[in-house]
Amino acid sequence: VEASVPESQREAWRKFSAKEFKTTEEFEAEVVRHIETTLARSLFNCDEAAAYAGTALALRDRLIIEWNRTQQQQTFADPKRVYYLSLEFLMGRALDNAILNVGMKDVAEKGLAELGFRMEDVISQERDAALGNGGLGRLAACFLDSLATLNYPAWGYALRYRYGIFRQEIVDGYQVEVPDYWLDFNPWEFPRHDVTVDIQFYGSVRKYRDDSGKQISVWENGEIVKAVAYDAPIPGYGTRTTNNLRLWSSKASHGEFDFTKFNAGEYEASVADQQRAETISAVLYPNDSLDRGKELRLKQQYFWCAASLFDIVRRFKKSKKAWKEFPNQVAIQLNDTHPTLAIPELMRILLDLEGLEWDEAWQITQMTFGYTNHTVMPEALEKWSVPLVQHLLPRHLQLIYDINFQFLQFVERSFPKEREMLGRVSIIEESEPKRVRMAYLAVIGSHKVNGVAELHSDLVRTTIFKDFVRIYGPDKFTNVTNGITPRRWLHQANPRLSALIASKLGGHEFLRDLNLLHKIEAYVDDKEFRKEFQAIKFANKKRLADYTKEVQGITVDPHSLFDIQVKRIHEYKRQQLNIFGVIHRYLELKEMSPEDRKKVQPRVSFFGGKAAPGYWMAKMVIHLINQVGKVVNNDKDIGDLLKVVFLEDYNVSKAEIITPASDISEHISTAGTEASGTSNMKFVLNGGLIIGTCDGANIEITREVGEDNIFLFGNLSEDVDDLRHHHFYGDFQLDPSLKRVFDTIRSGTFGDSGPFTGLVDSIVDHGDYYLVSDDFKSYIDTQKLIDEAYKDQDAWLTKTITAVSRMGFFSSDRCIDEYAEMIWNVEPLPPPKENGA
Ligand code: H53
Repeated sequence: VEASVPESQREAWRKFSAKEFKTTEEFEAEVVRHIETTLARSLFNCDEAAAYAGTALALRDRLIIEWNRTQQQQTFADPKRVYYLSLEFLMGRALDNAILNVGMKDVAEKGLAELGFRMEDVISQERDAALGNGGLGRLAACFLDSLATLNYPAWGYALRYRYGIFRQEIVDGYQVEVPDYWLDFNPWEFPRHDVTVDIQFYGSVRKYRDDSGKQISVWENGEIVKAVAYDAPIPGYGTRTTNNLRLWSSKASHGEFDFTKFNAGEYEASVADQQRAETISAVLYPNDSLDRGKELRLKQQYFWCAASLFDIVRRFKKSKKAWKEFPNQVAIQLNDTHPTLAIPELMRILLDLEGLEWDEAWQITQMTFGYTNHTVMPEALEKWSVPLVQHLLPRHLQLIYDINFQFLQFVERSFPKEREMLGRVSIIEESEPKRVRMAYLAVIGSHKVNGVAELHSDLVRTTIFKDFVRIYGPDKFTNVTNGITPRRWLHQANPRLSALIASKLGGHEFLRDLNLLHKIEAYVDDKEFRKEFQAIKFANKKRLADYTKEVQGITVDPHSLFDIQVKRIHEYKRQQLNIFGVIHRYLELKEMSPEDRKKVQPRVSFFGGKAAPGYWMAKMVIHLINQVGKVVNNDKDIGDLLKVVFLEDYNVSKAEIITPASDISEHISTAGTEASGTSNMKFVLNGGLIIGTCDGANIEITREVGEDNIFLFGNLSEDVDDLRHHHFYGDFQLDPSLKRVFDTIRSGTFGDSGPFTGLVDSIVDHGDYYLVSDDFKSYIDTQKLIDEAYKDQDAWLTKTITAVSRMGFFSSDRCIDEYAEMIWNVEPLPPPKENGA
């Protein structure tokens, strides 16, 4: 490895090399220096925003020192690295996380106080980095935290969207989308104007034979767009390892604008080119678990895959190792099918640019990639139209056909008597137009395929990839149950609970080894412990109540049972089941005598989540929730017995306030539809119980915490097909209580019922695909059980403490170790030393 400074000058270099702050004084000095010099402000005009900026810049300096050391260390050791390709990283805020991970909480809190600021206020100045939609993007963010914490040499690769997920406003009870321009001030990224890659689109393929008679393909005459790297440091918790998240931004290839055009008087055209190029990384597509097939999205995918692979290959080539070593140096994980084009792209590099033969190139490719599937729902599985791929990426389409040809030959040889299988497993769907099945390409081009919870991985093996299990054998398909980082989702979101646990376990080691939590089960009968645990839950509820008052203008009583469902709005997640249940509860309350009402357990139903802008049904669910809230919250008969709150603009930083405040959270997807879910884990870890279906990770949560500590209801996954069939071909009987709910909606109790027609009809007239009616009775019966159980506060507390103590399995550290061992075959690299040696 070449270093650029000659040996004789390195002494001077080392002497002046940046030092990290350690004491409160040093920290304050850095903050003030940045405020005065970097920001050109003074103590006479320093508001909270400036205090945030100064603090962030001080922390950033600290992170970048460790980032440099980590990268240097990795360059010298040249270990096998993991590359996590994800179109989404839902990072949330960075400052709080950075302070905690480098262990500077006390220093920063005290330092800021001495400078006249409250840490909480400073932290809340930061905008979320919201480069993701929901579960898939947040999982990627948790994985980065775990990779760094466990000292794995790992990089994340994504796009630097100028606009993250839209901000949600509620106007007249309807969702309105507002663009999220988050880059005004982003101290966490480092532009690398020297790290660029030229990316080609369109054009044509020329084939010829070289002197030896070998066929050569050249992709030429395309349009070139430049990818520019932006790096964000990812600090591990309690380690000096600081990994890298590299985000690509698109730029016109000829700099600011095209001077030839400019000089020819075509000023506008020259700027238009520039804008067209920049459009590629302009905006995150706001769909979660829904494939929309837009050309620009395919452009994004290729742009990002091609830039990332070029970068990875460039790094590999520095080590001068033989190509066959590539899979021993590089593991690439495909987060869903979004990065599947990386497979034909690596083939193109190996065949067309490096001159390898097909078999060797293919073996390297398969050994390098792993593919994580996150859904079995047909509407979410990506399929790109063949003419579109042909137009945009002509060489890649050829390669996809070649891969398919080889694969189908292999299948034909293995199953000579099952010719009908060929059509089923072909990468190309024979539709009009033909389409590329990206999930099949991902399976064929990877050495391992995993689902994200046990039930989900079973469904992957027995439904969508059934044929592939026969073709490749069962070992290619595996499970890695999702997890969450306890640093953000316990220590950061719920510092008091983290402190209580630490006080019993003799320190915060459990944040690095979450299985240690089991030791707090010994305190389940400890009076003092119980009292503090309960006080913490109440304080967290109070905090959410205050927030609700301040932001939504709704008063709620923190002594009520807090029932929370926050996640993307989707029919399969069944927020409609929840709100219909709320209406049912309201009707029951209205019928009761004042005497009976006194016995009722007061409840607040919180909802939150974004609907994809084009998803009408989801938007009407939001509208119904708001309309019901308007009526119920203002009904004098009801008072505090029932409140309905829609929390606007749910995002990561809001989740940090909401999650610790639940008594019950709802994870009520139709069985077999939610691959895993991850907020279910966060809620239980924070001392809330779950009402849920036997779906996704709920099943494993039940296995861990015990059946007594969770409220399960509803039909099972294995019965779903029969029920759906029966809806269409048998006689569909609407649940009578649900019918009453629908009658109430239709009568105009919640305002004009017109907007809700589609919602009601989807159940009554269109087959109730998500089995809302089938599960309704079991849902409301279970809610009754919850009301009863909650009245016995002592027993409830025992359940919650027990559940928390049994959540160790769901740390994302456990996931990452499983990926590392089963899929990536990578080892941790000891973190760099303080002096960088
Ligand atoms: O991925 C989460 C799962 C969750 C699943 C979600 C997901 C997306 O957010 C987007 C697309 C997709 O195919 C799946 O719905 O169940 O917990 C992380 O695995």
